[in-house]
Amino acid sequence: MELIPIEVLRSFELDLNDLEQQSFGAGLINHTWKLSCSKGDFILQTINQNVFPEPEAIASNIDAVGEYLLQNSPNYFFVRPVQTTDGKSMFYFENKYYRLFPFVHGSHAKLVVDTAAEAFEGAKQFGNFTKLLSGFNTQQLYETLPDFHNLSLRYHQFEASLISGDSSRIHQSKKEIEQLIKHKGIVAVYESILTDKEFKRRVTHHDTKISNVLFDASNKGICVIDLDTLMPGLFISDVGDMMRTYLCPVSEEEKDLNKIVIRTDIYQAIVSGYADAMGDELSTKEKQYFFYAAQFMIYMQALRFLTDHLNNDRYYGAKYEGNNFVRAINQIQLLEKLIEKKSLLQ
Ligand code: GN1
Ligand code: MG
Repeated sequence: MELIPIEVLRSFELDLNDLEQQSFGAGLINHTWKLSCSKGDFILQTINQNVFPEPEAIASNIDAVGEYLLQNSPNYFFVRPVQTTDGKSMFYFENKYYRLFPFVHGSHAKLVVDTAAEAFEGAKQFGNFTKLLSGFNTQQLYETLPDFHNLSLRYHQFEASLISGDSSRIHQSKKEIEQLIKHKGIVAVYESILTDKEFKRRVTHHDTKISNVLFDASNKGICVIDLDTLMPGLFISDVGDMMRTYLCPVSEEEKDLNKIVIRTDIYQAIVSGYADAMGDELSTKEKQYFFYAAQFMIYMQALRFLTDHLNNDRYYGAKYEGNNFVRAINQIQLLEKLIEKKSLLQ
């Protein structure tokens, strides 16, 4: 386990002698610990600067949104970072940024969606968050990851990896490469959305997996967490990533393709939870793009995993040889299964 430098603990007025620490969470990007001490429980995180070159931008976004919610929706439960002894939202030490959040007592997170009720609650939380921020000026937000969900760019990066990637991996991925090229039409629809005035740019979370929702003891949603990718964006990003990660009972790591199925009741729960919370915020046209949202995000993730595999895992890393290939095959299967159910779901 990675050790927390004493300087970091001191900056948050924590004492090593009065502390239990454990690695926490399952994210691929940042490192997270849960800390317990006499002051209470906390979540400490380092920000991966290979991915997020400007951690200050993330902190500024969180502060701005937190301030807006405090003024306009004081009853919304918003997890604010603990300030350092210098009154900052992050501590910089030996080339790393650290931030600390209070652990929300009585809350729990889920790693997988088991029931339609959970999917509904999750979707409601993300919809509610965007809705509460509909009056917030999105120009105040930094783009913490420019072009994060730019599908055209992800497709170009995939094409580039077919030229400059690992030649033996390219050779072994022939079938999957062809499958992804076959679905290129999903990119064209995205490009038509970009110029369509019916699609609004709103405050978008961009990482709506279920573990980013905190639930209370009666399994009602409390709030959303992990605001690293909070940026102006399209609703298809948030709805799509819920579809991608909630519809199937197994995760993107699953190797057994027979376990990849689409749960219709969960699909409906996402649509109704999100639409309920957003209310008249969504345009008539946007409401017709829930199914597309799922295609959009699953396809993008399949492209990203295969691209990373061809580029020797330089972005996501790999827990074992071929990990990103497995993830890509999994997402391609999920996309195919989704499309099979298109007429039923739409
Ligand atoms: C990354 O670290 P985590 O799991 O929250 C990635 C997402 C992917 C996800 C796939 C900044 O998120 O876009 O959907 O992995 N985040 C970034 O597991 O690239
Ligand atoms: Mg995340």
